[in-house]
Amino acid sequence: MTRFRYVGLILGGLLAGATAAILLTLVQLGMRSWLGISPPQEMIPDRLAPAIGIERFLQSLRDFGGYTEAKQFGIRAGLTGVFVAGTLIGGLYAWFTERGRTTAKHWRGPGSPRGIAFIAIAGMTLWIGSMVFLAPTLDTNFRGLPPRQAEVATAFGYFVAYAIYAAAVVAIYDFLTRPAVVSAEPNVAPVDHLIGRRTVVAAALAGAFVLPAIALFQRLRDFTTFSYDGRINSGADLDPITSNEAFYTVTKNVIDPEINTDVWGLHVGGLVDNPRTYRHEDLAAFDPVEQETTLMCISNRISAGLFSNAVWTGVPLATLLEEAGVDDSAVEVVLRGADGYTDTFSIEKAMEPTTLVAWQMNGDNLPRIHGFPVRAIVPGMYGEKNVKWLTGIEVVDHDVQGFYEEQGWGPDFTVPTRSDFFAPRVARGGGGFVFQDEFDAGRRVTLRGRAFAGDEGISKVEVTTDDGETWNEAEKTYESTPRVWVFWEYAWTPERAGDYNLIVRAYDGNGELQETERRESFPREGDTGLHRVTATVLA
Ligand SMILES: Nc1nc2c(c(=O)[nH]1)N[C@H]1C(S)=C(S)[C@@H](COP(=O)(O)O)O[C@H]1N2
Ligand SMILES: [Mo]
Repeated sequence: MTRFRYVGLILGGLLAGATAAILLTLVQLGMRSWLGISPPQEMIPDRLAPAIGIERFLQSLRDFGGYTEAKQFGIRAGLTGVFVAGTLIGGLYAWFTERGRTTAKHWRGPGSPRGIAFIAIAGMTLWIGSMVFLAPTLDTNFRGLPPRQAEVATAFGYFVAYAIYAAAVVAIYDFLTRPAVVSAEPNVAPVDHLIGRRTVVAAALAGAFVLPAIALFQRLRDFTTFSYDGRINSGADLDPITSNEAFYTVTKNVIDPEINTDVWGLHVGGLVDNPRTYRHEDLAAFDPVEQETTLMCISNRISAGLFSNAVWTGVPLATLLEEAGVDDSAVEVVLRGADGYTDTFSIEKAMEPTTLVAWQMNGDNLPRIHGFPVRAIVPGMYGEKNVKWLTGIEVVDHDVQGFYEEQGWGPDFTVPTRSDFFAPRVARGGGGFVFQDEFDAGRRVTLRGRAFAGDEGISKVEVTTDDGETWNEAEKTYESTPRVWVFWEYAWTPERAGDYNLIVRAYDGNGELQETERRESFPREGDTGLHRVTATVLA
């Protein structure tokens, strides 16, 4: 075989690989759209995010310019990676199948031993590699299959996708290189048609796969989280109960789950006597409880808006665990979301009657982005623990780390006591905080703000207008249960023009003063410290 022909054959293999890679992407996007099976391009970042450690995770967010940008980069890299790898594997196949080829008799098509061997070896290598590397996240299913079924669906979906890819490499390569005329004489070389009509047909085929892939990709793009991930609830006119539309939002996902309640199930298992999977209709059998609870993200900075309050309807997690019969060796519960997210807390916390499995938010079904159909509500702990799109509750006898804890957050996820001003409007400025508008000397203003102590309640809020020399008790204007933030106000009439340092501090339900030392949430256990705001008073 001439060198020129050999190069032509390898190019044919690369073209077959590229076309098959596009087909693979199309199959993956289709499975993601309709079956909720997450492709490796999406799962790999989830697999790596907890493992890379908090410092590198935060550094990469800075490098990319935000969580959204990092996610977008991940998706681009994943799509490119599949295309490049898929193309190279096609070239590899051409090399593998052409070694030693001389005559038409040796021509090898899809039914040939080498074609079959390639489909088996390449398909199985990709499949087993994915199963091993993605093992911890294989129970992801964006339609809401319970964990064990999700694993089976993912494994099966990957198997089909890789088999289609490998078979397509062989079939397209065969099509490109099959001799048009096979000589009857055994030792005459076949006439190959590497360049020309067949290449055009293969390229057209690639085009035929690209177009629906792009259409699917664009359809998926309408569902991305980029427009709402990190949505904050802030401003001078906060409501004590946050509307579902205004509620802050945090998600690790590029596209959040869209649960199909026909296939969704909540599996309660692990160290229990009677493991059980609850279907959606089973929830109606419970006597629901309503519970107002405030949620705050661990990365919420002082006075920031990853912080909201709602009335949740659901059932105590303890009810489900009692039905299941928890083993004496239980130490923790591991909660799983349909998106592969996990978080954990102690069995004691799980058994508290206020730890809920909730399906309503302010009287409506949970909105999709807040965890439809069911999420956890864990008073007193950071938002992280409030797993959305719940599909699994597993009782275990040892310490397990959740998604963010594995990354290095925590280990204590208890919400510390915090307080802030939100009205009149507060802005960042002068290296700290300022009231956006100036005040007038001799004119009374009403300062307003929040205080929150997880599930401990707030006993007292104090404000100083003279940089801490005297503290004055503020009046609570909204106080619900210990699990809910308190709104307060304090009327202040500045006497003279000048700059004033205003500070607020809160005492929890046990009368304990909040941590006044500044502690940054980055890293680990969330911000603490006092909210100091400079007020400029005009004459
Ligand atoms: N399944 C799942 N649950 C999750 C998350 C997630 O990415 N996936 N994010 C957590 C984080 S970091 C926070 S702060 C809260 C936010 O809940 P919200 O978006 O309803 O306000 O959800 C938590 N539950
Ligand atoms: Mo969070």
